[in-house]
Amino acid sequence: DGSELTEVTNYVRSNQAEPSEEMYGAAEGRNLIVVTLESLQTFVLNNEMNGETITPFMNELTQDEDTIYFPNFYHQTGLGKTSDSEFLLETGMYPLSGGAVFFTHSGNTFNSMAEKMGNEGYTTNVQHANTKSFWNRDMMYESLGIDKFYDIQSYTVGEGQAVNWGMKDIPFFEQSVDHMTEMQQPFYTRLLSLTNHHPFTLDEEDKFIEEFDSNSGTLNRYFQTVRYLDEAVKTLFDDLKEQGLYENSIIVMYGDHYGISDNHNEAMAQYLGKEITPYESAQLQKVPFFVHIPGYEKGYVDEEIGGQVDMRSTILHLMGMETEKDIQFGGDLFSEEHEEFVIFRDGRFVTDEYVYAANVCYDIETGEPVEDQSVCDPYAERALEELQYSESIINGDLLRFYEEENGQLKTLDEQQP
Ligand code: GP9
Ligand code: MN
Repeated sequence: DGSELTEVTNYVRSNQAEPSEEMYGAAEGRNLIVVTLESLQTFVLNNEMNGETITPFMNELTQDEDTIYFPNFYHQTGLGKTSDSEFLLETGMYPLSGGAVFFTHSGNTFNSMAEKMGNEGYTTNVQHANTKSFWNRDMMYESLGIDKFYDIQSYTVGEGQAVNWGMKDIPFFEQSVDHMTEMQQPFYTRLLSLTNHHPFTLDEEDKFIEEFDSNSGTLNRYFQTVRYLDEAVKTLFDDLKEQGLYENSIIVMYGDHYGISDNHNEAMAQYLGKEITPYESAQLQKVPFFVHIPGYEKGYVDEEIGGQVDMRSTILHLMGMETEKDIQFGGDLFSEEHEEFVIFRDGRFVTDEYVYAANVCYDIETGEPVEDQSVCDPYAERALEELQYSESIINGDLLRFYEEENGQLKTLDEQQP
């Protein structure tokens, strides 16, 4: 019934952050293009591998006058990998601990970002060159209120245009931008890239840098596929400009989850030149987050600590859409009230002072365990509480009892099916 929802609603309301006056509506009326950067971790940005730059285009973006770049942003996905990141983005809720919510709860009622934008006159879609049923997307996208899914059938994969899991990112982006020229504006489109996916294989002609030289072939190849993804993002920006879609759009990009698991810690230690402690492993869960607003001119590097659960309110506020009546976790990264507290799906967490991993409370500055371990306790409790609230909404399909327009529970009459 609704009583559980009342408790969650109270929790959500008491943790809400007012939008930033400066950024609210900064991209109002524009097309929204969200790019999911497959398996991209932050450690490769503004970094080198054997003297070679790994992400030249994105490095430039981090310094770009139209870009706000977040280097202290973490993924919060679980077993549902890419689909979990999509869930976090669309709902502002945490994915599940046990399995992919895209499979287990695709029939639920959600108040997704797509649905909200649809209500504001946007056409909404996802573009991804894979079979539509992968991660049960075709079913889940219906529940998320996404108008259209450009799956593999919407693409022509020419000779030499496929590798690894499927279509290469460069032709994928190119044809996706072609699709955009046909969309009714304003649109919200999401592009899911794919080439930088395990096992990170490439055709010779797409290897722009050498492999690394560790005992992990996975990590060695990762640098090359990341370099390819970087090139693909550059071509995406060029394609958008060529088609006249750049100026009146906003481009948001995020890494979906790690590409290199703890199984490769020895190789990773060789690359980073330091031991991979549980603290370091948690820091390696950083993924890039970019907000690119053509013509903005006030770009900067934003050190705010945040996570994927913050994307929904951050983006909606940029688009000039309120979220104060929504049931969502996280908060607007641009808000002065945004709380630096990132909860990982597995219970680890990061605050502005501490990193909690493997049941140890670390000092975020030094990476050493703090003397008084109990300082992490209140956060550990809240992390558990917040994850549980999120799970209770999903498991009970509680949003079907919620009236978004007035931010209240439906009356008992309305709750009858
Ligand atoms: C597949 C793509 C990659 O469609 O989303 O899947 P992943 O293994 O990263 O979740
Ligand atoms: Mn993925």
